[in-house]
Amino acid sequence: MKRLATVAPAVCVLSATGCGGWQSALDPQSRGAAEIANLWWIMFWTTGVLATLVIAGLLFAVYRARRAATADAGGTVQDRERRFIFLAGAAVPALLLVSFVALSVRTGASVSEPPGDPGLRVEVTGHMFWWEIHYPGYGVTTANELHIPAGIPIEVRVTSADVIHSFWVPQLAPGKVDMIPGRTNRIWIMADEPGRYRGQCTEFCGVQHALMSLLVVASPEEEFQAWLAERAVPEAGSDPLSLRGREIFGEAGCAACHGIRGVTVPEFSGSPGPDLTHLAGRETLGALTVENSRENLTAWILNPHHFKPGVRMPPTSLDGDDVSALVHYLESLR
Ligand code: HEC
Ligand SMILES: [Cu+2]
Repeated sequence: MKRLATVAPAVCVLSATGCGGWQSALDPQSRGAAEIANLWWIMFWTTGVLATLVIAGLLFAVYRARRAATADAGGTVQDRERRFIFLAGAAVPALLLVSFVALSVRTGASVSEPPGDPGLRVEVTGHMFWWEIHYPGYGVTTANELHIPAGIPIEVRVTSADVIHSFWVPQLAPGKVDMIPGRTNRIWIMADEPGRYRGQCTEFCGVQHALMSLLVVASPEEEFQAWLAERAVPEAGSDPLSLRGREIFGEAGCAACHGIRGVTVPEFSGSPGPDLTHLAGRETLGALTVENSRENLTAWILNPHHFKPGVRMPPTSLDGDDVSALVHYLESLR
């Protein structure tokens, strides 16, 4: 009992953390996500009240049975009680479940289409364990950071390069959508206000499924357009150290998996690794695993498994000078 008294509040506090934050479906930031959250609250309160009534009824029954036992009155089930058992045990739950199904279907239909014409289409491809992001018509490819204009619906077309993943940005999207190899699924997302939101792969896809996160940055339209225009033009350092780094990038085999626009296209089809054209402009490495700093970038190149065990990038055995040159070059990719 004492243990319960300490554990119960801890569990409550932990559960309550799910009600807020930048990856909470209960803190929706768009109409679609809000409808999903509403449905959840309706189910939560209805079933919550019902569960409380059932437990109260159970306690009452135990209490009455005990009294009856001590009074030695014996118990026969009355007709009235039979009717109650039928109503409360079968009719009410059946009615409730049917209502829930109807509500779910209605919400599903209502959020399946965006509230207006999508202002932009992006393509997101799931990889073990990162997101490839492509803006068709703009020639922009990036990874793990989805930039969108705020206030307009965005159509997201998803597919996968390897196994099944699932695209979910709880605050912005009306639910999740599976990313299936060889198939293109659609979902729309929208951010009512500029801000930063977090997405997460929600279909177990391998050892680092948990570290497959997505940053969504919603900015005012002009800011977004400026970002897009900037990303359309690759930029790289041209000092001797950068040029040396660029050579090492080829020699060390990085180019087999990573594309850098204007420099290399990945040798293997399906781009096994994230596009690095604008690596320096990204906030994190490894799909939100670590901050994109010089220290982390160096450590990542030497052994990415230190941060993300089982990641699909091999460690390298470059010497110190070569790694510095490589890092210097990668840091110039804006
Ligand atoms: C066999 C394919 C492969 C090779 C070779 C490879 N990488 Fe990677 N790399 C990956 C994959 C896959 C990821 C994504 C890891 C993840 O986040 O799950 C990655 C991630 C990265 C990232 C982080 C990118 C980001 O935005 O998160 C950097 C930087 C990077 N690699 C640099 C290099 C360099 C430099 C080399 C050469 C020394 C190299 N890689 C060799 C497959 C490869
Ligand atoms: Cu995944």
